[in-house]
Amino acid sequence: MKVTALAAQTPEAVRAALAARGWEAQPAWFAATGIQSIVVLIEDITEEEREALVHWGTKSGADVLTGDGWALIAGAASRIAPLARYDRAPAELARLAPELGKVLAARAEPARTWSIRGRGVALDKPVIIGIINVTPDSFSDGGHLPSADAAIEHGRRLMADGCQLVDVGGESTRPGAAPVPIKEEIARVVPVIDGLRERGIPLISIDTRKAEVAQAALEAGASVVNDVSGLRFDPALAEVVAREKAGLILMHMRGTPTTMDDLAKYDHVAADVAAELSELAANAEQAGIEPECIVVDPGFGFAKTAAQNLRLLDELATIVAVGYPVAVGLSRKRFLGAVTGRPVEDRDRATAVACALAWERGARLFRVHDVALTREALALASATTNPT
Ligand code: PMM
Repeated sequence: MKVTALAAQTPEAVRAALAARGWEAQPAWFAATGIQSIVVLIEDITEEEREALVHWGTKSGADVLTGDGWALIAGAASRIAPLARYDRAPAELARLAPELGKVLAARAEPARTWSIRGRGVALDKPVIIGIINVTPDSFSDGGHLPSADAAIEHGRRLMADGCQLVDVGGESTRPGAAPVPIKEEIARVVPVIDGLRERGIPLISIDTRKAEVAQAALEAGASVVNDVSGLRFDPALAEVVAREKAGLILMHMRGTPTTMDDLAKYDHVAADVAAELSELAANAEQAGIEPECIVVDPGFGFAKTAAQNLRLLDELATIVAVGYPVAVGLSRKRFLGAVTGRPVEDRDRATAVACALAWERGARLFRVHDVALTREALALASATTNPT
């Protein structure tokens, strides 16, 4: 007799074991994904629903832990999936089907492309977003690009290093940073976007919270809006994004850069951020933005302590289950310094490792300062999870 523990974090191990024993490709893949384990926390349930879940758990062989108003269910995807079907789930649990269905669908069929002005950006490989901060005072690189020409040249280098998108920002979001008047922000970013377009850089994102700045940037040739306020700062921004069919990066934060540090209080950071992002995305869709245009970002460093950022990175799959492609902005953030002891100008190795971990947990877009180093880390990470 021979006993081998197969790697459980990927269906690939089971698929390969079955295929090697003569199974056809498709049934092998279905069986492998079907026995993958799922854990879902269900909150705000009635006593009747709780009892029905316990009963269902006993019958179906799934694990169910419950308390007052909540249940945690765990088991193979194939055991849990029937609960998301009206015709298979107990009548008392009908309310659960649509929400659970969404979570299971996001897991089984993640978005393969991100739609930007009618073009699709493929998400089967890591998408690197290079940072161009034309601000005197950003987190980590403020003031290093003193002129539009220097910023444009920097963008050209980032593209040569292998990013697909450059993100141009004219207002620092550092804790306590002074707000920048709209005119000043436009004057900082538009000449840079013009220059990047002239040099043939195809995809440009504008990092702004303001509708007027976004409009000017989109007119100059940007095609993505990256809003660290998640469309909460300027109510007119959603309309601009919807009208222009621009790509949207919807980032999570609480309060504003001035107030956010006092708002880093969560019951369970990944679950709370997922719920808040889900609400932001629903608002965006309600404002007419196509779901295919939306990417969500948990906002590392924004209204989160170092410990919370680390938890969030570990539990990133909860953010992925919200159902939109996930972007992460880990680059040179303070919590990486807290772990490595490195100052801000020496955190690119830690950034590259953190991006590889984020890829493995389901992130697909990576906003970084050092594109070359991150690209190498992500090439390795994606080669192990994307066997071709
Ligand atoms: N972080 C910063 C600025 N913009 N945008 C997104 N989507 N995600 C982020 O994490 C993010 C961002 C602050 O970092 P920087 O000042 O080093 O650019």
